Amino acid sequence: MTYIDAAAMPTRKTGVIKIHGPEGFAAMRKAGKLTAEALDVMADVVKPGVTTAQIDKIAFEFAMDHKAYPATLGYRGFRHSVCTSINHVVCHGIPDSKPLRDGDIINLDITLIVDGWHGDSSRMYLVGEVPRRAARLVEVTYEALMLGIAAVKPGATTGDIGAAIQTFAEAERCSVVRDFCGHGLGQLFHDEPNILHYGRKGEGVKLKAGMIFTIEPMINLGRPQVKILGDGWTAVTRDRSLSAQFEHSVGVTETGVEIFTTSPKGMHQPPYTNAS
Ligand code: EYF
Ligand code: CO
Ligand code: CO
Repeated sequence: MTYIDAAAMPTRKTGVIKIHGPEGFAAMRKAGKLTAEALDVMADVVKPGVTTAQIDKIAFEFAMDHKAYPATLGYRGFRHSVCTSINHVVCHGIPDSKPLRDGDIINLDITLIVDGWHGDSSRMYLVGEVPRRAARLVEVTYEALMLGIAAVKPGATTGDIGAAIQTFAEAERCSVVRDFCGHGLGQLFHDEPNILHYGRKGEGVKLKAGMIFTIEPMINLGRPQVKILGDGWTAVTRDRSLSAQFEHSVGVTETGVEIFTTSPKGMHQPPYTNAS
């Protein structure tokens, strides 16, 4: 896809939740795999001294080398190929020239458009040796995402996903950010349904085979409240507590769920040891 094709893609939500067929699922498999590969590459890049601007450049070049386009680049004025959210930054961190420091935790969130379809995924990375409480938050957040995904099947509801995430995170003495949610995706970056990461079982939208959406919980060590910095993008915890996030793009199947953004190298959560 060229820049011009990407710019011509539909950008408006339609008000209905799309039910995708086998072609859509095949296209999402391809987009999701490439996005996961981009995140795999980042495991070797993230280290003390590297700047998030360098990470952004590598993400852009990866997309270009694979005939993909980074969906965030130019999206609603965002000018980068990856969101880089460090420590108390909850999401939408902007790449800049500041080097990563030993002990940081960082979320890299990449969405690649492949043949017009969006693969959206994010993972946490540990920079050098991180404090035990930070590593624990990252583990809790990964587990919360996977419990949310495990709740996905036809007949379940979006509230079942949120309840699974919230129940676990709060039992671990963490909090769930309310201000951002997962979203439908496919040929659009953001579509219906919204996927809240908190809620009650049985509430919300009933899931049907063919629905495609992200689950992307943001979990804080402290309180759930966030604020947006003066740049208009960066969301941070109000109490400056650490925040973590993982994201997968998933589809509802006849029997359960398919994850499109699984790491081909098994690099699901840190520490990332490249098995291949
Ligand atoms: C205050 C944007 C950010 N929106 C969503 C635009 O789905 C995403 N990640 O999984 C996602 C990523 C980005 C994004 C990057 C930029 N935006 C719009 C409005 C407010 C805002 O942050
Ligand atoms: Co994302
Ligand atoms: Co997303």
